[in-house]
Amino acid sequence: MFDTVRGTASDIREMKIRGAGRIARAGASAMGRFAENYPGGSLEEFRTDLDKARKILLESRPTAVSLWNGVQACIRDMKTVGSLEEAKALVVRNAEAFVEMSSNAVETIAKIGSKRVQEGDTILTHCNSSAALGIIKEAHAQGKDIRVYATESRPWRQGLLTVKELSEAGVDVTLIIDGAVRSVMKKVDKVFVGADTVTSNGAVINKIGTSQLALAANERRVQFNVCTETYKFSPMTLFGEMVEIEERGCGEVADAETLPKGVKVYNPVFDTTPARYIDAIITELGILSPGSVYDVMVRQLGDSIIRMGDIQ
Ligand code: RUB
Repeated sequence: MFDTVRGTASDIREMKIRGAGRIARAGASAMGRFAENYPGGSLEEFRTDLDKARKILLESRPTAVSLWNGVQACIRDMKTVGSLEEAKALVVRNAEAFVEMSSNAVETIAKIGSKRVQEGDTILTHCNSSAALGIIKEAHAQGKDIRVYATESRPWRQGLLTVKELSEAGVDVTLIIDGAVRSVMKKVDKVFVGADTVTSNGAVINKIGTSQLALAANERRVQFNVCTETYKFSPMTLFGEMVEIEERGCGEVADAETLPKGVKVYNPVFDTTPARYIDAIITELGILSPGSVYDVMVRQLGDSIIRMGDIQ
């Protein structure tokens, strides 16, 4: 019964599905499929099993709140249903609605954010963010003459995905190693990065190294833009929760057998960029300042925060 959900969770854990938006859509779709194929039984049993499916998915990766919001969106209004069939149909509908909303949001961000790109701009991006790349590709499609530097993003080297995607779209793109960021910044007009989670005080959690880009941009007065759907805003942070930064195995960084005896490896996957280094947060609702995240969070998510906690 839980095979598909476990399969999706393991693909997310092993980074076969990666990126905050994609893992959210994959999580929601897995919940939808679970409900659709649920074999039968009582409404109570379905609720219990759905909760188990939800937990399996949420355990896959801890940092991106998008996954949590995507999975939780699927169980919205579960209290209102009176039968198993109604409950299954509701979860399927919720999952489809989340996936559609999420894909539309990325497209809207591309349109809004592309207005921030000007003719002749040199852009720096980090890792592989659909939201950030959507903006760059849209600006290029509008005929703007732009150049992009893309960081390698060790240890997974998602930068290779970025340069492939951008070059296939016809964008002039140059791959750099992560250590070249500060040196390259003197040639850069704007930075566009994605987000895994945005906290209520406007800080952004994204791929490790993002905060280094922000510091280097700040030093040279280069505009630092974060491109993110608002379902990456973390309602938990309103209530004081800290964002857990995922740590992955040492094997991703170095082959343990080649290291001198006793050497340890520390491999945090994400880091936090404080609000003061961020010029704009480009969302499907428009361009926000980090200071306005709290208001948007309360206004847009306020009602669902209460319902999201309401699983049964
Ligand atoms: C990916 C990463 C991306 C964000 C945003 O990390 O940090 O910048 O997830 O991506 P990982 P998107 O490869 O470890 O998942 O804009 O596509 O949601």
